[in-house]
Amino acid sequence: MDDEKDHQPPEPTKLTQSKERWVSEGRYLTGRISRPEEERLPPGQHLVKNWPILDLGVRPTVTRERWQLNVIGAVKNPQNWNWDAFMAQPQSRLVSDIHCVTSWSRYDNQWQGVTTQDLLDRVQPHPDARFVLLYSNDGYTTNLTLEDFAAQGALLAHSWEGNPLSTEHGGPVRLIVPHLYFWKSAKWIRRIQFRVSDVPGYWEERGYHNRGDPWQEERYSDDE
Ligand SMILES: Nc1nc2c(c(=O)[nH]1)N[C@H]1C(S)=C(S)[C@@H](COP(=O)(O)O)O[C@H]1N2
Ligand SMILES: [Mo]
Repeated sequence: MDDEKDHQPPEPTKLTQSKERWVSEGRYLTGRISRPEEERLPPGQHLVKNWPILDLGVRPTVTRERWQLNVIGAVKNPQNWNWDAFMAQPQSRLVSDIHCVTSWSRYDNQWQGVTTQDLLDRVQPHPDARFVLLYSNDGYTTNLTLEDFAAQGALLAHSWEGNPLSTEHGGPVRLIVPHLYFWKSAKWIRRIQFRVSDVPGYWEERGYHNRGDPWQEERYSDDE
């Protein structure tokens, strides 16, 4: 029987209710003003107009000519992109806010590069891949769930405000994951490893939160 009741959706769960709210808020859309204005600045953050530089004190200079990005692990199509191969991928322009765990935030940064969605289309992670570990030329590492890596707004950026990303800020190419604290946005990226199991990166091993959601104030891990 094609009864009307057969077409009724099930009672909303807590999760579907949240998801519905996220739709009206535009959460996860492009990373641009992804929250209502009054929630745009996460708790404990203050706005800056400049762009501070934070790193481990090593600033590797890798030219675009010598730069390579290695995409390996639990994927169907591993890649080893040089500059030309990277620039031959679909190019996107996204605007997003930066939230650093040291409490500064910077609004409306315009990035150009390759979205993680486009990278995923190309490499096709295995069904059991659930995490990524990012490796940088300065020895830095950071870990993400595949879901966070794949989020709307996340991209491998080569330009900021229309100019090549400077060395201090992670050029030639860095990751941008705007919905998490900025330590997840690896500068000088050289390798992306898709993984079945999670492994903490540099700061995660040193007491930072494993996920780092600024709106949940996931700054430090509880078990330190
Ligand atoms: N390779 C690398 N990436 C890194 C870091 C680093 O030390 N090395 N520091 C992280 C931290 S803690 C922050 S806050 C941001 C700072 O980026 P910025 O210097 O462009 O502001 O980069 C993140 N990515
Ligand atoms: Mo940071």
